[in-house]
Amino acid sequence: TPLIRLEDYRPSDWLIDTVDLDISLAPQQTRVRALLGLRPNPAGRPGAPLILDGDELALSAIKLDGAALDASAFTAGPQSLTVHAPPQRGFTLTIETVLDPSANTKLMGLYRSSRVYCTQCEADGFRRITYFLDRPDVMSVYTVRLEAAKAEAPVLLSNGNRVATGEVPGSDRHFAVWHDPHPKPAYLFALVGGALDHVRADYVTADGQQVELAVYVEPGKAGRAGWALDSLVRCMRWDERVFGRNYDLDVFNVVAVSDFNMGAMENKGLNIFNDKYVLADPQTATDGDYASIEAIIAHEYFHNWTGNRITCRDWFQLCLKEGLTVFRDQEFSADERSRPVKRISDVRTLRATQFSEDAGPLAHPVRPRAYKEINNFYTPTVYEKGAEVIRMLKVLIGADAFKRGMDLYFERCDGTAATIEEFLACFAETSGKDLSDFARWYEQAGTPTIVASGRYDARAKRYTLDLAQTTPPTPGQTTKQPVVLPVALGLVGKGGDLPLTTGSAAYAGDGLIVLDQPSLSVVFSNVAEAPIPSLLRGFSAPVRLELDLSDADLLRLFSADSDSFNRWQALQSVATRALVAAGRPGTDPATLLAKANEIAGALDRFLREQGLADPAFAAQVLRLPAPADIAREIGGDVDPDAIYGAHRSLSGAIGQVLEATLVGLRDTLATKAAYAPDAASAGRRALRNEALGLIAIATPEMGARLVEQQFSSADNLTDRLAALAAMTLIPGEARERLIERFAALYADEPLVLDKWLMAQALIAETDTLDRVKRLMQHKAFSLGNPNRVRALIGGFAANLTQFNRADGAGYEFVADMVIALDRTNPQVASRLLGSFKSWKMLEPARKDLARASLALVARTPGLSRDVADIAERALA
Ligand code: HT7
Ligand code: ZN
Repeated sequence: TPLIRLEDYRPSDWLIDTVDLDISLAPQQTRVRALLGLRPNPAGRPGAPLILDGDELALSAIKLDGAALDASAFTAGPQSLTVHAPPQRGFTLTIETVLDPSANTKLMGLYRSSRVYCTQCEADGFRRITYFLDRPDVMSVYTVRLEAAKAEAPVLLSNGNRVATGEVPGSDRHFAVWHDPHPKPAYLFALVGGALDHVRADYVTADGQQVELAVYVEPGKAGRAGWALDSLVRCMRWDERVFGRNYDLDVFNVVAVSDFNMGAMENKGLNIFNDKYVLADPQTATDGDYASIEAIIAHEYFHNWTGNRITCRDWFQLCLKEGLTVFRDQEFSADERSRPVKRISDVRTLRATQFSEDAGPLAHPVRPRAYKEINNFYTPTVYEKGAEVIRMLKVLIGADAFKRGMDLYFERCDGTAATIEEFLACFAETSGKDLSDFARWYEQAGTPTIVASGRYDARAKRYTLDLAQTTPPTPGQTTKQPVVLPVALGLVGKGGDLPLTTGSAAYAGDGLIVLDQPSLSVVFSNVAEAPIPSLLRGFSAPVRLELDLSDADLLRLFSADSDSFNRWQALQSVATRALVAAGRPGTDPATLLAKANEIAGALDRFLREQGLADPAFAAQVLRLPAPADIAREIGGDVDPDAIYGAHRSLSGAIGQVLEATLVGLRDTLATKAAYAPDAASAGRRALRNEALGLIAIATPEMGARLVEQQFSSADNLTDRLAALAAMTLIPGEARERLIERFAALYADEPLVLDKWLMAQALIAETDTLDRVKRLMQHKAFSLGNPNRVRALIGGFAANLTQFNRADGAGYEFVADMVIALDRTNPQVASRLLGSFKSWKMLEPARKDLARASLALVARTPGLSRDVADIAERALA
C-alpha cells in the first residue's frame, strides 16, 4: 500500500466547478448519472491526463461534451477512470455507474440501512458512487435529482435547498431536485431516501434568514426526536452569539440511521447521524445520552463553518476542522451545563483515549505527516488533542486576540480549502505573537511531562518554582523539541490564593507561566507564607504533571483550591498514587487501607458540607480514577489483575467508611419529580448513582437491596441502567435475574439493549468471555450492525482484566472478531483492532500473547488496508 505524504501535496491538475447528479434509487440497482463541469486548474500541470478516483465501481457509459467517447480515449477500472488526452479547456464529462446499495456492508458510499437509502462520503466514500476527483481541495456546486418509488422512499433529501419535486409520469416513482449553492468537496455530499417521520421547527437567524429545521427518524420514533431539535436550536443561537456565525441555507436537515460507522456526519445542510446520537426519551436514553446528543448535534452543526464553509486542503489538515470543532462543541456544552464538570469529564476522556494512544505504538502527531489509510486517523489525537491545542492557543494569546483571530479566519478563508498554517497566521496577526514554536504542537507526537518543584525561603519571603519539560520518543520521532506550555497556576495559602508578584519574563500575568524552554525557574516575591502550588489550573495544557506534593498538601488543595478542576485533580492524585503503589507486586495491603481511610475522611467532610451544593461536581469527585488510568500511570510491566484488585479494595474500603453518608445523600437527593434531562437534575442522579456503585462494592447485601428498589421504582433509563451497572459488581443469582428483567423490559429497544450488552461485557470476572460469546447468539446482537459490535465486542475489548486475560483468550477472541468483521466492514474492524493500542505496557507474558494475536491478524490473507495498517503499526 502506498504511503501518502504531506510533503508530496500538489494541487489537482483539474477542477470540477459543477456536478449534476441524477440518481435513480433502487435497492439492488441504483443508477447514477454524473455530469461534471471540468476545467484545467491554473495551479496544476498543463496537459495532464484526467485521472478520476473510483472504488469498486463499474462504468456503464461515458460521454465528453455530450458525445460518446472512443474506447481508446479512456481506461476504466474499479479503482479509477482515466481520460488520456482531455481537451485543455473547460468541458463536460457524463459518467454512468450502477450501484447495489443493499450489498454495501462497508457503509461507505451509498448504502441501505433498515430500508433507508443513505450515504457516507467522508473521507473517500464519494468515489464509491461515481468516478470523481475525490479530494477536499476540489470544490463544486452540486445539483442533485433523486428519484425513487414513492412507497419505498416518500422522503428524498440531499444537500442545499429543494428546488423542485414531482411525479414521474406513468410510474409509481417520484423525484426531488436539490441545489446547494455553496461549493463543497465531495466528502460533504449526501442523500437520504426512505419512509421517515420528522419533527420540525422554524428558525430565524440573527441576520434575518428564515430556516426550516427538521429531524428525520424511523417511522414511529418522532416522539424521540425533540431533544435533538431543541439542541439544534440552542447551538445555532450559541454560534451566532459566541462566534458570530449564521446559518446559510433555507433548510437544515438531520437524519438518524441505525447502521453507521461513526457518530455523525456534517454533510452540508443534511447531517446524517447514528440514531444513538439523535433518539432520546426518558425511557430509552440516559442523562449521558442526552448530553452526547446535545454535544454531537452541536459538533456537526458547528462544522458548517469550521469544516464546510472553510474546509481542509488535504486530509493531513483534518485537525483544522476536527480539533477546532471539538473545541467549539466543548465550549457550547460548558456554557449550557457546568463548565468545571464539563472540563473534568473532557479531561477524563482525553487521558483515557488520547494519552493512551500517545503512549503506544499508534502515537502520531495532531497533524500526521504520512498515512496509508486516512480512515485510521480519525483519532483522539486529531480530535481531542487537536481541541486542546486550540484551547492552549486561546489561553496564550488571550480571549480577545483569539476572538479577532477567529473572525479573521472566517473572513479570509471562507470558501477555501485551508491549511493549519493559514489558520495560525490569523492568530499571529491579531495577537502580534510569533506562533512558530507553538506550531510544534501539530508536528510532535507524545504527551509532554512537566516536572515541577517548589522551594520557599521564609526569610526572604520568596517562592521559587522550577519547571522542566520533556516529551518521550514516539514512533518515527526519537528526539523532541520543547513545546510551548501555558501553565496556569496559583499559590495557595491558608486563606486562599496569595498574590503573585514576579519579574520573571516567563510570567505572562493573570496566573499564567509560559514554559517554552526545556526548563525555567520563576521566583515569586512577597510571598507571606509557605504556599502550596496549584499548577495546570483548568488543565491548561495536555501534559502529565509530576509535582512532589505530600498527600496532606494535596488534601489541602482538595478542600481549599479556588480552581474546581484542581480540587478534583488533587483528590484524584492522592488516589492514583495509592493505587499505583498497590497495583505493583509486593505492596502491603495495610498501606492501601490506611490511605483509604484518609481519602474517605476527606470525602466524608466534602460530601457532608458541599455534596448538595453541586451534585454533578461531587459525583466527579466521588468517582475514583479507573483501573485503566492506573495502568497508564504505571506505564510498563502492567498486571491488570493486580490493579483491578487494588481498585476494588480501595473502593470497598472507602465505601465502607462512607456508608452512612452515602445512604443519607441518596435519600436526600431522591425526588418524586418526573424525569427532566437538565444538567442540575442529571447531576443529582449522577451523585446518587455514583454512591450506589460504591455501596455495591462495599456492602453487597445493602447494595443489592438498593439496586432492587431503584430498579423497581425508577421512572427513567438513567436510574435503571445505573442499578444494572451496580448489580454487575455483585456476582450471583440476583444479578442474573436483574439482567433478564432488564432484557425483557427493553426487548424491542436495540439502543437500550446495546447498553445491556456492554454492561455484561464489562464484568470483571473470568466467565465474561463465555458470556460474551453466548450473547453473540442473542437476538439483540448482530455482527452487521456497528452499534451492536461496539457495545458487545468493543465493550469486552475495553474490559481491562478480561481482554487482558492471563491465558490470552481475550486477545484471541478479539483478533478473531477483527478478522471476521474485516470481510464486511473494515472501518469497524480496524477500530476494534485499535483496542490493542496499549499492549506494549503489559507484563511480559501478556505482551507475548497480545503480540501473537496481532501477528495472527497481520498475516491473514486478503486484509483490508484499514486493518493491515493498524496491525502493522501496532506491531512495529
Ligand atoms: N467528520 C465526520 C468524521 C467521519 C465519519 C463519520 C461517519 C462515518 C465515517 C466517517 N469518517 C469520518 C464526523 C465528525 O467528526 O464530525
Ligand atoms: Zn467533526
